[in-house]
Amino acid sequence: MTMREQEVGVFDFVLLDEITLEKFMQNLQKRYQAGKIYTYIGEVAISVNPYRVMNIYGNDYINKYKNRELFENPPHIYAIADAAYRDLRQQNKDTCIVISGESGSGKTEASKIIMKYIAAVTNAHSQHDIERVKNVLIQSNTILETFGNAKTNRNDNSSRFGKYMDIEFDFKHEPVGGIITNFLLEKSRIVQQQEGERNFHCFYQLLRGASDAELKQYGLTRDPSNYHFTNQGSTETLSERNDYKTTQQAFKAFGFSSEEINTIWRTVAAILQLGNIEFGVQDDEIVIKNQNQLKTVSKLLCVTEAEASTALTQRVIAAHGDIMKKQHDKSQAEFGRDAFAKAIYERLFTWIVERINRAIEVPNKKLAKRFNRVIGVVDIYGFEIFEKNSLEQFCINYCNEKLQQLFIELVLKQEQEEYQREGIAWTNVEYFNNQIICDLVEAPHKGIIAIIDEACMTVGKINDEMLLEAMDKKLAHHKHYSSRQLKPMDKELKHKQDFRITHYAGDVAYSIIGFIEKNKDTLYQDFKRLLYHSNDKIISSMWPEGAQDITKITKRPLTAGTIFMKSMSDLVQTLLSKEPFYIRCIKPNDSKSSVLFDEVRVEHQVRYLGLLENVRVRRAGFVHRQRYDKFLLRYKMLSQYTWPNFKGPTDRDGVRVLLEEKRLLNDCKFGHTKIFIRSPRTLFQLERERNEMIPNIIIFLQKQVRGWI
Ligand code: AD9
Ligand code: MG
Repeated sequence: MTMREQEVGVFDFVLLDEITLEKFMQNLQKRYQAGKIYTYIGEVAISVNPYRVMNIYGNDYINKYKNRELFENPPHIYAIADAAYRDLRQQNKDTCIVISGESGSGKTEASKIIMKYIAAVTNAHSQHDIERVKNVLIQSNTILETFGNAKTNRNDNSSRFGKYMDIEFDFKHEPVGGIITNFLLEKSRIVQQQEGERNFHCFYQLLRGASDAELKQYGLTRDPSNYHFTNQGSTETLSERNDYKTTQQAFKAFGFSSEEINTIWRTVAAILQLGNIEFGVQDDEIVIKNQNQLKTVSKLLCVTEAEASTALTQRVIAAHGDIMKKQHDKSQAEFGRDAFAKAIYERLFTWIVERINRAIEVPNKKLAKRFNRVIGVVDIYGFEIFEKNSLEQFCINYCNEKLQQLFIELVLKQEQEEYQREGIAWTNVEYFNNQIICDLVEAPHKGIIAIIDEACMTVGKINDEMLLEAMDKKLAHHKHYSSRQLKPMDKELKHKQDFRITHYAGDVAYSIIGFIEKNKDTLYQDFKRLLYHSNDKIISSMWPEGAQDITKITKRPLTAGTIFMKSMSDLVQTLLSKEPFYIRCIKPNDSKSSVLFDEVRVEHQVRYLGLLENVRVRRAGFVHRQRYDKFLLRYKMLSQYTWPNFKGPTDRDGVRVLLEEKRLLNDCKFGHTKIFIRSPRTLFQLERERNEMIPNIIIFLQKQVRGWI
């Protein structure tokens, strides 16, 4: 049986007899129901989240895909990982694998599968160093997920940060190191969680997984409902007990010292304890109501109680060289406490990422640079819509727009360039270009981020409603923007503070409330000084600017929106410099079911991901193309003129002779370096005949080995 006969439906959407949404959906559904979760569009892999453990990632599969061309085996994420690694080796190119799809569609799992594959196929000689690098690359996921993932209403293990990882290879193409770049952690989750959602996993791991003695040391009790930061949404148990152990093992695998591990968990405990600090007012003075709580927090952060108390209740202001103290009112104190908790966590997370990077960096950077190549893997937070969407969702969804834009640009550009390069005529395919939505967000002066920044820079009181008015004024005519003010009858905009962006993946109503503050991301200097003076050296090292003289701080920090926009632009530049491979993930249903194929939900994703357009572009003439040498190698047994070796001048001539003999010339076009095949039937015929020939070839080879011929 040939590979394709074992397949259900078509393994590549370009082989559909008709490119319609209906046919596309039928094929996707049929394959999903038969457990075939991967299907290609050319070199792009479409993956449908199976929501169950699949027996398709073991060593048998790794061996099957190792060093094979895409079409030689059924579609698999391993084939894409192998293609990226092969390009790196054979063409000496940096490559990257971009994984996209909405929240819960399987991106993070896909990124782990890719890393597992790369770790498995590299290093035949099991050198100690390389083995170490591979282990830590994989273990890094455990730590990052503990601190960067959380249960949301869309995904129990949702990434709340964006991740780009370079896996670095030496001149022998063995992995020698890596570097992780993280993007905007959703730190607002520290102080507030929506109904049904949880804080980052680490809090529950500590509470439910640590020993009694450890908890006692941190002054904690087991129950998350005792802590303000873990009792607002869901207190559901996932698999914390085991996960805590796994996280500890991962720390050890990385060589984190016991001092470092202790600081990490102590800081996590401090944040939980900080969340329970309450303020009151006594004789017009702000006071901390629960002094015991303050004592615990101070102890955990290794600062004095007096200093902590001052930082939480007042701030020092420098004006014209003078230094003044100003008492907080209650809401300022609460705001300060929450900002402090968020900042501690954000710094801890960044510190952990840096610490991981230190463990996986190439030992001798200078030397390695001369030869090294990288495979970049992008795993970001997926497009998401919640009951209430704020600046965090705005950034996450914008990030998804950027990756979609990259996909559009590159997939079309690549195809176009390939046809041009090979001297083949090209027909344009219509598609929706989301550049207009990217512009809406990022354009200088008139984009949403610029308008928010302007409001944040304005001296005097500008509130969120005034910001919305400014946006309405500037964006009233934008096709992808509207607001309650502009469309009073719009039922989806429930509140007068809502505005809507028509994203490539759907409409999202954002509430403007909190945008200014989140964008400013104010943290009183007092907290920075407090922790810089912590007796815990690691904590102190996370707050270097606490050393600054207060009268000399003049620079306004960049806003959260601008920092994010810049990091997105850097990411896009990085990806543009590499040969891209794509995995596009689809979520089959919203109930995490392993059997339900929700047609409406899937169709929506197929549409917005532009998958049909992708097929059309890919098909705009030719379903298959291959370099002449490779083509000949695969099919030369089909013609007496090319078997066992073609004696003519070029591989191109060999391919011509072969196709002529098979009467397939009419269906093919000859590019400069590649043969282009128009219809799937031609490819099938070649494959079928090849399969029929294989037994004869084996006999031929056996005879040859025995010297009979
Ligand atoms: V988010 O944007 O970070 O919220 P992801 O990353 O796209 O999202 P994730 O990879 O976390 O989704 O997948 C969600 C869940 O689907 C996982 O926790 C698994 O339970 C399940 N999943 C996803 N892919 C696979 C797979 N290949 N095999 C088995 C899978 N289960
Ligand atoms: Mg994820």
